[in-house]
Amino acid sequence: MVQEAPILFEKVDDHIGVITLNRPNTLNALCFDTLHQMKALFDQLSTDLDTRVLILTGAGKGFCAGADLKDALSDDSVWDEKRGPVQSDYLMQQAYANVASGLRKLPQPVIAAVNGVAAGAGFSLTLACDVRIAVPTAKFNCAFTSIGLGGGDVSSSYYLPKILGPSLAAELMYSGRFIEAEESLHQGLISRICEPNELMHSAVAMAKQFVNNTSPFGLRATKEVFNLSLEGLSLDQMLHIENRNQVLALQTSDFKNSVESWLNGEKFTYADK
Ligand code: T3D
Repeated sequence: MVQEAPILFEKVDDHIGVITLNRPNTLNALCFDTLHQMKALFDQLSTDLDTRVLILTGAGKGFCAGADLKDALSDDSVWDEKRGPVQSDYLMQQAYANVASGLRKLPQPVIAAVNGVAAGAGFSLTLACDVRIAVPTAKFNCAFTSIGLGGGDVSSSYYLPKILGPSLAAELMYSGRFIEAEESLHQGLISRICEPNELMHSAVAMAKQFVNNTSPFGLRATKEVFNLSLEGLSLDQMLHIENRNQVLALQTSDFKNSVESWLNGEKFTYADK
């Protein structure tokens, strides 16, 4: 039987790429092979200047149910008698961590188009994206808590207090309870709710807005300051980075041409750059 690829990548136009988690029978649960393929794709995308915005979504009815629990205790690619449990589990944790940091460090803004449940590491993946939009039935939880692990995993303890504030983040991490789409919208976890047949259309429309309205350099520079701000740099440090980026942007033809267009009352788009 031909095995389907666990992740798919396609360009929807010259500048927008869609990554699809593709193990729908398990609600796109993550196994070692998926993690490796994701990391390899992120490495490739990190130097792909043509792809300016990415969308991350899931095939079928779920976004991602976190670690593949059916594989977790039997994945031969990780477990090795000689390595022993500590090193084998460390290898697995490192694979999750590499995906979490690889996703965040992508130079492209990433929109999570959350088409269903995002549990455990699946929730973490959405948190590492820049923007989250979701269907009305989407729900998110720290499923690690419910299966005897710590409530922070795959970078969730880094993002949740920053995105939701410490009180709600703590509640979700200690309880493992689901936060549903309506509450997620109210709490700022997601930017909008879209009907299932509108989800990808909305994600692509948002991605096109980024591509059309921001110069290629400006978009990457913005992602850079956004990431550094999440890391909690000081005001002075942020001002230095902003200044550096703007001095570089001021030298680009995109800056000169768009100001000229504005002065002439013309609409300028960066889509054909
Ligand atoms: O290993 C390490 O290094 C640790 C890393 C940990 C990171 C983590 O992510 S830990 C958290 C792991 N995930 C979970 O605990 C979630 C487990 N799944 C669920 O609680 C539920 O499935 C959901 C709430 C996500 C969805 O419920 P529902 O009712 O919509 O769907 P379902 O019927 O439970 O699942 C549909 C199918 O997907 C089903 O398969 P079947 O019976 O149709 O063949 C189910 O077994 C499968 N599935 C769901 N989650 C997983 C899974 N298969 C493997 N792994 C899963 N995590």
